[in-house]
Order: sequence, then structure tokens, then C-alpha cells
Amino acid sequence: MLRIYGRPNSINVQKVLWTADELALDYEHVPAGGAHGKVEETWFAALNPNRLVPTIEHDGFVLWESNAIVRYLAARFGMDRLCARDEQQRALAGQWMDWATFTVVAAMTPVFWGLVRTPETADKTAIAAGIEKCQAAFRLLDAQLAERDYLLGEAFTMADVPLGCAVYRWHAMDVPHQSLPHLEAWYERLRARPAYRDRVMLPLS
Ligand SMILES: N[C@@H](CCC(=O)N[C@@H](CS)C(=O)NCC(=O)O)C(=O)O
Repeated sequence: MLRIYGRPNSINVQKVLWTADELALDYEHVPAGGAHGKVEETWFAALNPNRLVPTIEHDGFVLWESNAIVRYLAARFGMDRLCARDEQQRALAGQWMDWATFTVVAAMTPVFWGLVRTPETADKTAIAAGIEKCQAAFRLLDAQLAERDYLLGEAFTMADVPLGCAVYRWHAMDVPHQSLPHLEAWYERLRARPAYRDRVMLPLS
């Protein structure tokens, strides 16, 4: 039995729910965090002492950190599809997943909080700096996608998941969008996936 804890509007939870749906997994989704609470309860801290979502339980196995969860689900249920058997291909997927977190989402966080979550206390300098960093990162991503349909080649893999979540968030915000044809074509391919539309393309909150 797979149980996924997390609120649907969290970008990190969206990675996990999208992956689970791509794999057509049978799972229980327990909304948690934010207005859904639960993370402050003792039983939740026993699962994840950080009191953060996403967190999963799979037949008694507990895991947190969204990219680690995506990698686990892809390897356990999507080997040769979402997860490459080849170590170097798998490492490249991990590279893009970590770059999504530490470069793209790190740059986007002040923009998202300033424009969406707490506009009343927005730091305009931090927003402008974040936009500039995101634009530079997306130019790099556009170049990677110039010669392939997805991050690692002709097929959708776990490498596309964290960046796919970030790119939706970027498009949904009122920020200057550059013309990046390869990134746009990839984003259109993602939008054709029902699980992406269901789990990621939600109103920002
Ligand atoms: N590095 C962690 C970050 C987890 C995280 O910061 N989760 C946020 C939601 S995106 C959270 O749980 N916030 C507290 C809450 O929602 O109550 C991951 O990728 O899973």
C-alpha cells in the first residue's frame, strides 16, 4: 500500500502525485501541510521529523524529500520507462532534477512568494533578481531541449518531472516570458499529458 502525504498546491507534492499518476499507481492521497494540518502532529513527526511534505509510506517504508521520492517511485515501478537502468543515464536524470531544485526553484521562490503568496510584503529587488536568474536558467534549458523532445532524449522520464512543475509555475505567473521555442515545444508536450494537467496545472496558491 502506497500512501502519499501532501497538499496539492505544493510544487514538491505535485512532483510526487504527477509521477504516481504517470505510473498509474494505486495509492491513497492524504492532504497534509498548510491548511490541511497534520504535519504538527506527533505521528507525522515520527514519519518525517522535518514536518514537511511530501512524505510517503510504502508497505512500511517511509521516505521524504520530493526528488528522492520521485526517483524511488520511478525505479520501483517505472524501470526502463521513467527510470533508466543505465547508471549514467540515471545520474543525468538526477543532475537535472537537482538543478531544478537548487538553481531554478531556488531562483523562483522569491518571485512566487512576492507575486502569489505574500504580495503585501513583496521585496521588489528580490523579485527582479529572481526573474533574471530564472530567465538565464530557462535559456540553458531551451538549449538542452533544442535537440531532443524531453530532457534526456525522445522519451519522457523522471528528469522532466521537477522542471515540468517549475515551468508550469513560471508560465502561470505574471512575469516577462522570453521567446524560447524549444522550451515552449517541450512544455506543450507536457501539457498533452493528462497527469500533468491534473496534478500540476492548478491555480497558484
Ligand atoms: N526539500 C523538500 C522541501 C519540502 C518542503 O519545503 N515542503 C513544504 C511544501 S513545498 C512544506 O511541507 N511546508 C510546510 C507545510 O506545507 O505545512 C522536498 O523537496 O521535499
